[in-house]
Amino acid sequence: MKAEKIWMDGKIVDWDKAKVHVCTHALHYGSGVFEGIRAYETDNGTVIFRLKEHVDRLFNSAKIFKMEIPYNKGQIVKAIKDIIKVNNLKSCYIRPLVYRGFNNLSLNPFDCPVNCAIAVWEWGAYLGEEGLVNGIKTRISSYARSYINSTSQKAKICANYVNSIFAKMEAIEAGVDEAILLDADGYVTEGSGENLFWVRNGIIYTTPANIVLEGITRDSVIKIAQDMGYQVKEKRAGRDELYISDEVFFAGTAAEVTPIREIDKYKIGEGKRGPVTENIQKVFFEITKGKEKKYLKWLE
Ligand code: PPE
Repeated sequence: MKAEKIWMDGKIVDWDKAKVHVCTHALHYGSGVFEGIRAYETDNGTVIFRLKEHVDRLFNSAKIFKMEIPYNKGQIVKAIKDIIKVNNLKSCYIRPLVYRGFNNLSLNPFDCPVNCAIAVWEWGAYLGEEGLVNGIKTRISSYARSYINSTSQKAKICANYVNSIFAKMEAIEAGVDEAILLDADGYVTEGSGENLFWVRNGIIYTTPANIVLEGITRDSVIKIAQDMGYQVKEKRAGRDELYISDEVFFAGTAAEVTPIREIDKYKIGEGKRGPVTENIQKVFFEITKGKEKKYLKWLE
């Protein structure tokens, strides 16, 4: 992963020169917020998927974490578009980061400046091309997802991802692709970086948005599914419900729509991508190609 240039505090700098001091507050304490956005290549040029919603969430994350972004939303939108153009990328992943820089180190962040960077790079299928088609293997993590009152679920805070990294490392070392985390009460929440959906008897279920990151892909999948005539319900469920579901899949910006074929060595459904997942995936990818008129409003 590498591109040529990075947007950093209002300037466009070389990838290799986009550096911070080792006493940067965020490096010590994870005091930053970020976004993950995708741009896709279409017949009408490059489009950014649900840019407004992502930028809104970035500002909401910053608000929750009491960081004042020294730019307005319009400036961030422009910076994102500029840095894609400068790097000449037709499709890419976009990573805006707002972080506490250096002034002094202590848990009190208020005297540290709020810095801003936007990196873009080419990023193919997050869990592998093969995973998109045949489904991936997962396991229930032994790490509980951060309790609702330990941090903020709504804010995409850098430090929150320590929880995800523990779960991911455990999954990789166990020989599977991804983890599914339960909450402190044992209910299913989400993956290390994806929201979770499951299908039983034709009904699509997902975790209630208040105990997971309120995913923009999650919202898109719900709308796509409802428009296709599926019933979608939010539900708190135990891990056993996933084991006996007909289909389970992940949704996220990086992961897009990824089928899950195995959880804890239980075969899910037929042990391959199921028909509901495939239908939703198909529409999702058509949308990102700009081929679904109804959803052109999601593309910028
Ligand atoms: N839950 C978590 C914990 C999460 O990190 C993401 C995005 C989602 C759900 C899905 O949200 P959305 O992208 O709005 O649909 N994870 C980002 C970071 C992944 C990474 O490895 O870094 C992403 O997909 O961009």
